[in-house]
Amino acid sequence: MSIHSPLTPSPADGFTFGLWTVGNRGRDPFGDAVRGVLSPLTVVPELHKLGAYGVSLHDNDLVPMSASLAERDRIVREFQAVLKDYHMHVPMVTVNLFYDPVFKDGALTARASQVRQFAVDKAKKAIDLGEELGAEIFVLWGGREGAEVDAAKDPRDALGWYRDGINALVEYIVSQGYSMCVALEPKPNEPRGDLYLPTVGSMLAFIHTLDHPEKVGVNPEIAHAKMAGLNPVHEVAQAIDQNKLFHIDLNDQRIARFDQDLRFGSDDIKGAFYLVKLLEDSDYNGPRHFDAHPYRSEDAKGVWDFARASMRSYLAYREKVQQFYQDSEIQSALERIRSLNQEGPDLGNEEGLNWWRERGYAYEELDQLVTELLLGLR
Ligand code: GLT
Ligand code: MN
Ligand code: MN
Repeated sequence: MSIHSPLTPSPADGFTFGLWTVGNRGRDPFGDAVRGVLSPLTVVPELHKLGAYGVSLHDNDLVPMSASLAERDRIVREFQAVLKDYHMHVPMVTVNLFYDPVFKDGALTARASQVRQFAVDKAKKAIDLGEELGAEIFVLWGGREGAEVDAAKDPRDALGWYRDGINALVEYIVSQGYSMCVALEPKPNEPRGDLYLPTVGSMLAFIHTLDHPEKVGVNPEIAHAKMAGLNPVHEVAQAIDQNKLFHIDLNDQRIARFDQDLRFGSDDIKGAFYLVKLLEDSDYNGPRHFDAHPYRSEDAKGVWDFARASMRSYLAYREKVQQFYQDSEIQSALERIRSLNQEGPDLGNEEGLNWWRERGYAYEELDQLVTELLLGLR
């Protein structure tokens, strides 16, 4: 891989990784950690070396929940120094409202108002941290905002509490004079049996019921859409259509499986191609953010193979998008499809109806051309 290769990432490509992604220790419900703790102070230089633009983080990926104020300030100062040394950015910060047992019945939707208040206060501190690090986006993933026993919590109450919590956070952002926006990340299930607001569509509808809808958008994740059996490209397109694509989590997932967080573009090659095409064709200019995990089979070296490959894959798909536009056969197939859709009689009488009933659209040909492009046959 030469430095001039179009597959070599550079900060201008805007690639970011959650500290929790390369830092994932391979723990799963059936097995313990297989890798050691990776300090944020190591992650920043390593990702810089590979060509990333920056990192994102949960409050507790950087500052342990138990840290004193003085410890917190020291940790943040050290982190800021390393970011500066390596010209790395933190465009997005989020809050961990799912790991601590206190959130076992939800955070913003906990039945206990004391827990809800604690969650709001914790999120406000994470917002302050984001502001200190220059983040423009604050992501909220409601990992524990859900239920197994609907008899115990009326979902209408839960949605109301969810709304109150987000309103309080946006109000805080505005009152502090921060320019940060909030991006809500939907997921259908895991770790709860059912999560509230499971899809981009449900998030979008919910956003319009908030006090400051203009400050809130979505952070779709490919894997989460697939877990819901949906087409992630269509989910992201809907967010773009509503000017609500504030951030994105790139990864991969096989449908009908547990939450896999696979490396971007490693499983569904066609899906990844159409997603990159959508992003590159749109005016989304936010981070290309990876939210995936190295396989549990990997050691410390495998973690960086994972990071390198995530960015290289995105660039490879981007190359394919360019080839798609430069390929004369593909372009004439598209031209043919355009004219097959334009020329023809109107449908006001039986003759016109029959004409259109018999019309073929030649999508088979185009689809095979795209398949062969992706297989490297063109
Ligand atoms: C967690 C989850 C992700 C979210 C992160 C942000 S944390 O790993 O699986 O989808 O984006 O809270
Ligand atoms: Mn995610
Ligand atoms: Mn996920």
